[in-house]
Amino acid sequence: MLHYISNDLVCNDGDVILMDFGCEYGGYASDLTRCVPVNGRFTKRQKDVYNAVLRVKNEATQLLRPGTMLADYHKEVGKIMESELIGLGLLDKNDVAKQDPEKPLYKKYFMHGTSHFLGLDVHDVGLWNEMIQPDMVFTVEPGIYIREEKLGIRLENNILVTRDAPIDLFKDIPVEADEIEGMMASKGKKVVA
Ligand SMILES: [Mn+2]
Repeated sequence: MLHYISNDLVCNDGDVILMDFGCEYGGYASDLTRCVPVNGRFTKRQKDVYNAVLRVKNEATQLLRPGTMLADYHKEVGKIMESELIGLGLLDKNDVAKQDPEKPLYKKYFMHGTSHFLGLDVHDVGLWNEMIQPDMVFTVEPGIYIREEKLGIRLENNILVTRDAPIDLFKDIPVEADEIEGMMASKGKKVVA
């Protein structure tokens, strides 16, 4: 599910729950997504998909640099996602090589944008046809949604663009699969290494 409004289904053993939430502070919005396994442990397949999304998120974050056009950024992230989907066996390399560039095959599993502006509103206004500039804040939220496996993973952090490396405003919030499992094993208490 991209966004699930009714929130009335039972959480079953073996499911993964996707939570997309945030808070407002000083009039500014935030937007965070995490996925947790209902029974506390990801299956091998769930973890493989999770880690693929995490790699795309981390690589996409590094692409948010001043001077880049958002359209080019999204195209670049699409290529990273493409190779992860091939790695997961969801896309075939030869099919990708022959695909219509206007309708890339990865969109079957990743059908939304990677980033949006963030500010006074969660989906804030911004100029999509101008270059990325320092002090802009974006979400980075790739996802892989596999209908036939009843699995959807999205991970979302908020990123501040600077003249140098982008700053992950959520760098202290656990996101590694092992951290999530560790927190669930300790009944939600943050595990101090
Ligand atoms: Mn978002």
